[in-house]
Amino acid sequence: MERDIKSIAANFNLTGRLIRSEPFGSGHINDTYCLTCEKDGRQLNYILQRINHQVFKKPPEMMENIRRVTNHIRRKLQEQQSKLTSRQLIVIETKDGADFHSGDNGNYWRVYNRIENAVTYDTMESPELAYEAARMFGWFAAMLTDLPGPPLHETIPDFHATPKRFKTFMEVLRQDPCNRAKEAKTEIDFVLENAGICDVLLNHAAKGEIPVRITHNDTKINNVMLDEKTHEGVCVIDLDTVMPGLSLYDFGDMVRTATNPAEEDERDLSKVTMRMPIFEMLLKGFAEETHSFLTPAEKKNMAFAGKLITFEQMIRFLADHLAGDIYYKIHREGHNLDRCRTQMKMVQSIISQEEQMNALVDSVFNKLTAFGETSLR
Ligand code: ADP
Ligand code: GN1
Ligand code: MG
Repeated sequence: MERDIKSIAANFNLTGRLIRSEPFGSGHINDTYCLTCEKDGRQLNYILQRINHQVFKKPPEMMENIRRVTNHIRRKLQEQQSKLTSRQLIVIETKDGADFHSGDNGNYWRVYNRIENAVTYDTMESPELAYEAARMFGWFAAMLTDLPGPPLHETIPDFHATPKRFKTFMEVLRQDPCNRAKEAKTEIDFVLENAGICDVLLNHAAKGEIPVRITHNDTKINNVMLDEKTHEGVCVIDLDTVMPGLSLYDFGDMVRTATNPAEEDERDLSKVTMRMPIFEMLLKGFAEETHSFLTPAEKKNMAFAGKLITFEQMIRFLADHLAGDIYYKIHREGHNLDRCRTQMKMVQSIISQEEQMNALVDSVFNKLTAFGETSLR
């Protein structure tokens, strides 16, 4: 066991004696470890994370958000006597009763209970899993519609402000600090040609047609846990970006990550495509939980949101490649460019199927509202 991890873990109120720690998960941002403790012959697992404070500049505010959100959800589930109550994230306190430990070289650490007998998927293997994952993210949004108190902190300002992402990209492109623009000409041209879509959702928001809600903002499909046996939704994780946002960002990121059968960094682009049966089930799962409060403009832009968020992600990966890989963890040379290329292929695939996607959206919402259906599975 890394000595560091052992001494960091010692600051938290863990049950039992720490016997093991290992790196865990495949996130791009935080450093995640699984801790195993032993007490009276029984083993208990925790998730220890070093918060990436280059990305999240104010970890105490972020932890305050997470504490409020997890407490609220747990309280509601308890009231409903839901079997999910015991399978939600709990922020494990430090021995001083704090939400996080800070100290060594300006790092911030936190611990959660590990959600057991549940799995995350980096790619969605079936429409049924996609339905359940999207239903869970919709459920999460619905649970937070009545969060009391002041607005949550913005943990990353302008996180999904696509026009600002575009501006940042243009600035990096102008500077081209690593002289990499020449190898990404096709991708750069694609971004420039499609830049017109960047402000569509924010224009609707400015007109009051799309409200600001509490949203997750990182609904990548591996941020939801499903039961390993029944495949039922269990828990939404990675709550670092839960803050005010647009519901469509959440649906859009599910389309981006779940409808693509290939990995986000797949090099064989022939494998990358927007799968309509997965889109249909994502839509049904999310709509079932949210249709009662979504506005007409939100409903109308579900397919568009998939295109926009994928395009935004393409811009983010490309900007990071040009900047010299300073934001996302990379594991090989050109990793962010590979990621950017899959996103571009996904945008193209969405564009070529957008009409059918929109037709599906209409028919799903019509069924839910006109005939009062509750389950579309
Ligand atoms: P990142 O921001 O780096 O993506 P996450 O919080 O999503 O970090 O954690 C990375 C991965 O670790 C997740 O995709 C999931 O597989 C696993 N994980 C995180 N928290 C838990 C938890 N409480 N229980 C079980 N697995 C978890
Ligand atoms: C990051 O933390 P993770 O790996 O779930 C990123 C998302 C991107 C995603 C791309 C805080 O998500 O916004 O969509 O990578 N999170 C942050 O894979 O920037
Ligand atoms: Mg994650």
